[in-house]
Amino acid sequence: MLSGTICLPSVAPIPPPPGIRAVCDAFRTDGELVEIEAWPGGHINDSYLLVFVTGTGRHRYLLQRINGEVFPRPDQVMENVQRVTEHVIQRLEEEGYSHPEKHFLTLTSTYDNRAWYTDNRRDVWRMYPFIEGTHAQEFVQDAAQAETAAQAFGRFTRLVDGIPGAPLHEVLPGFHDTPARLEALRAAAQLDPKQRAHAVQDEIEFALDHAQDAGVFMDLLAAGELPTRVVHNDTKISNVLLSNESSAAICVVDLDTVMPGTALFDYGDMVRSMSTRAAEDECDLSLVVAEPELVKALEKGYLAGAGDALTEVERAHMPKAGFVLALELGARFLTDHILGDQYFRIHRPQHNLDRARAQFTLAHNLNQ
Ligand code: GN1
Ligand code: MG
Repeated sequence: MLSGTICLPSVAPIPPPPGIRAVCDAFRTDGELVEIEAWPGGHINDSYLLVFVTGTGRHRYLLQRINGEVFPRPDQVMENVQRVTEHVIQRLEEEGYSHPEKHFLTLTSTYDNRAWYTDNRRDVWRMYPFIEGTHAQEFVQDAAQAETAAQAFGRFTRLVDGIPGAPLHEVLPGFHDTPARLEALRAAAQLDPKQRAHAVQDEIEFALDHAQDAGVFMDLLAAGELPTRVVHNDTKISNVLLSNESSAAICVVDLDTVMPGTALFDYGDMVRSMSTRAAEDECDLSLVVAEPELVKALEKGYLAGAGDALTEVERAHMPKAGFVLALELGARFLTDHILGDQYFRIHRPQHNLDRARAQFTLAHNLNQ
């Protein structure tokens, strides 16, 4: 199989940009802004933790700038986010939650009553009150945590099932079109603008050798055998807020890629992210092992959370999903490495290559 390398050292996070105070001032918050801190995590958008002080205490918010290079229509991203957050909060209210905003994201509106703010550079910003008493993790600790996280994503599948109105915007068309992702890898390797392809031939071969298995979900969707539903599309462990007290999953976050798709994208991305205790960018590949106990916990949690929202065909294809999504993400990281790290933010040289190797190791493991 693939061999890893020694991790190269990381670089510091980017500090808040000048002008960020004006952005903060556009949103309807209470109190005086006393702290702005770059918030780590996420490979695409920029996030900042803000602290406001009032007579009653400190209030924290998360401010995020949507990456307009990755999301060509940030306004459509925000329309999706607004619809989904409002719908889920309403469903939670109907289910009897007295404080649904402690269990799901709510958007802070601007002073001109918009759900997002566009600055003079046409950058789109949004703000969420921070859900206190929670934290996120880069890798899963144990089966109980995998189960509760999967259950939270399953609950999300159920809560957005039947959301009224037109389909959500497809903000990134073909986002989980695995065969198209493999084609993009082939094209990148041919173009090879940074002369990096020759050093990663084994990795390229690994991905392309599995091309015939990669199209299963796209084929079933096209044939109408898998239902198209609202899916999260980025169900990694770091997108679940866990309770600081009990380690139970409280809330799923990062709704940028909420779009029409199949539940198997969500389940598969969960398996690729939570079937191992290794971090997504682990360099010691001997640690990147898919544990059957974690996979079992994910299946149990997802089925419990989604309830009867899933069809027989969806359930039947769950065992293959982790492999497909790990292969796909590995191909995306490797493509970006070959093209010169244009898409995923890196924190050290060869970071995307390290990430790709870890995903391919996991895909190999899951393809039993
Ligand atoms: C990106 O930005 P972030 O970390 O939420 C990516 C996902 C990947 C994930 C891997 C829009 O998500 O598809 O699975 O990295 N998001 C986009 O960590 O490409
Ligand atoms: Mg994301």
